[in-house]
Amino acid sequence: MKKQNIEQAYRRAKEQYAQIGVNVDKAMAQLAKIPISLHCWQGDDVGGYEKVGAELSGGGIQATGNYPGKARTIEELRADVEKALSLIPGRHRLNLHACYIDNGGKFIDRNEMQPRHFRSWIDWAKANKLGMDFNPTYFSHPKATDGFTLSHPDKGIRNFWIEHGIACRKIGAAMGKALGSTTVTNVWIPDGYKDIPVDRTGPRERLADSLDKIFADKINPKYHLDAVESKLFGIGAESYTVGSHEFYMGYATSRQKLLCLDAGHYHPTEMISEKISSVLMFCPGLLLHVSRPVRWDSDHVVILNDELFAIAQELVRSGKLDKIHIGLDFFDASINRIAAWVIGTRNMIKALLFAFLEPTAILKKAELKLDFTARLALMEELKTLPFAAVWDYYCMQKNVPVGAAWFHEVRQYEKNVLSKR
Ligand code: RNT
Ligand code: ZN
Repeated sequence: MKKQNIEQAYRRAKEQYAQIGVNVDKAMAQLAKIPISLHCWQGDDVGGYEKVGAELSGGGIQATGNYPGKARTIEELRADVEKALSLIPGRHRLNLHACYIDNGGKFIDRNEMQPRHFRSWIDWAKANKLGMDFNPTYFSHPKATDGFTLSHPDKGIRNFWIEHGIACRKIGAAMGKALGSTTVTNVWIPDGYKDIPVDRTGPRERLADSLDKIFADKINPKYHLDAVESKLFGIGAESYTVGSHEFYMGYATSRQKLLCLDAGHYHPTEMISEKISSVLMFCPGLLLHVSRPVRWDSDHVVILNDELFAIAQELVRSGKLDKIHIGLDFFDASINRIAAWVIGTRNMIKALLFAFLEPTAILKKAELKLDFTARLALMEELKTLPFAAVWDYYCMQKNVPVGAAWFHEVRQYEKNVLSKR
């Protein structure tokens, strides 16, 4: 697209939005302040680089597909993330899992991981002006094969995983401190039963106790924040999940931790957009794993659908963006993995832009006056305002490809780099 045409369309859009009381430039400035945390695990199908034990996947999460070109090493993964970031407008973050450790070829077990094993990631993030987020890895490990980790009936296994949690908080804090940007470390565990349990309370008591031990040490919230992520079920854990929504909502509220809402972790008609406002009332912060479930927690690439618009609207309308951390969580191995990152992240940003281009105050006023006719009329009109023209202009301003031009670059990269792997 020609620069001139992009600018012309943008000017017309600006005028149209101004007529309904929306300042387009202000919306773009607000948008530029919101980082999205790109999940490293889209690049290699949640494999990681520990080598020993890496072949053990599990925990009810599964990437499907075998598209060629996945990142086989840390260097390849970094190159792929850099490529993706070059096609996404704005400044963002990298969300790393502990199993992406840079152990220099020597196996380091989960409970022995230290900040120094993540030094090269931190240096790389600094060089690329990225913040970082972190996750202990409670799956793909011989001590997770029973399907239980922090709630395991065996004290020895529980302790091993508690040590991993403690180690990961130290690593997260080191990242936050070194990068001068708060790191959120998110705990998700796969624990659950395939079949109907007798005791639903015991595992939850053990989980709460393990988490309390992990979180015992205070860490400066300037550097580091803790989050906990719930789930409904997993493959092999269909009947009971220890860390359910109710469990973690209660835990996060009583311990004042961030709650992580993953879009794929609820019943098929249950939407996280509906939960955001409640979580923000009672938890000190919110972490999102924006994903797209298809019939189950399938982790499809995020598309610009109704729920994504609704999530973005809730975030923006909440007025609490300073307490919100947006991360992505999908892994599709059946398509080009870099395209997956770019599509999902650009969509998240697009949805946020759409939300910023809303005359929220006017809508709220109509609602408070119980004028639901005006509310519906305006909400529907907003859908066909030229938001795409603002998006194109935003991409141009941020020096990334406008429209589908990014795809050409991914194809080139596929030809020159990925196909040679
Ligand atoms: C699993 C959770 C979890 C993982 C990542 C890899 O169902 O969503 O967040 O996807 O930790
Ligand atoms: Zn998740």
